[in-house]
Amino acid sequence: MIRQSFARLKNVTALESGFSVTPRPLISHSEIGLLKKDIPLLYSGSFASRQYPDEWHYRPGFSKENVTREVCNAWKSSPTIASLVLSPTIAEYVAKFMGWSSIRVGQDDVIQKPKSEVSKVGWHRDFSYINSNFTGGGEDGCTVWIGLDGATEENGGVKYAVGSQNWAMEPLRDGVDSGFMSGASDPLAYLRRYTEGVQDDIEISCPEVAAGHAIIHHSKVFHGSSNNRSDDNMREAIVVHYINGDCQWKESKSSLPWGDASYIYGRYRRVGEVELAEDHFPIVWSEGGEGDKAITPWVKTYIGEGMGIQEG
Ligand SMILES: O=C(O)CCC(=O)C(=O)O
Repeated sequence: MIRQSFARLKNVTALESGFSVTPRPLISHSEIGLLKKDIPLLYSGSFASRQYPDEWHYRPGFSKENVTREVCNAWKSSPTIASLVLSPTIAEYVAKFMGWSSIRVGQDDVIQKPKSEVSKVGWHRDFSYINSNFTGGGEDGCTVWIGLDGATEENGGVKYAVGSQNWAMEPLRDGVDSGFMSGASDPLAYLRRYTEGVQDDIEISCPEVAAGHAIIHHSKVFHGSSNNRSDDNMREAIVVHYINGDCQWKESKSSLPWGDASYIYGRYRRVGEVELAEDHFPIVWSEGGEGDKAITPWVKTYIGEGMGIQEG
């Protein structure tokens, strides 16, 4: 795998590969234990905050057992998961890496990947369903994929098309190219649509990640994951898609109430407004300088200090 010094680089945009594994854990073993205990409650529909998450793919006894499971914006439903996703400690670490003076949560995903022949996640760019909606620095987003188990090729760790954040954005079919659940991850033919006539080889890398560590990747890098072939674990991860605190909805040319915002994101846009609602996109850390966005006040009431190992 490509070696790059995480600390020396200022921003995920500067990474040649489009991703980097954090050199230190972001959360402790006891925090991992709390999160792992909470995930089955979440999937079973026991929502401690009494709020449904925004997406809920997998219900025990109802859904297929062998596909990858995903809940989105679980922070709304579980204060335990919120204490990771909205954590100011982790947000500060990421904001400083990105060079942002304030940072918002764009979306979370809670992932369970069972051992199975059909648990792969299709190649996709987070940009096509998240960051393409925003302007003001929001288009240059980053995703933080936090492993609750060690992740390897064998148990379906995330794999990347190295450098693909620099590939053309076309052909882009929004909502199809973000085919998270499509499982179409292995045919490189899918990726070749982007590299034809530009480069011959596509390098795929699956970085190993120890439990509690994270991968930070650029919103435009293609990624997906293979089947979990491991006998001994249900591979779990919590993913936080962060955006710059300053980002706004793109000005709209559309007369639709949700403007040009698409797919799931259209539901969060208020008619005629370009400001992002903090109810859905809370500001989780800010330098607090003049002109910087302030941290969303209810975050602390909801999660207290939050999880996360302090740097240093
Ligand atoms: O955990 C995985 O297998 C894939 C996660 C992912 O692609 C994402 O959250 O964008």
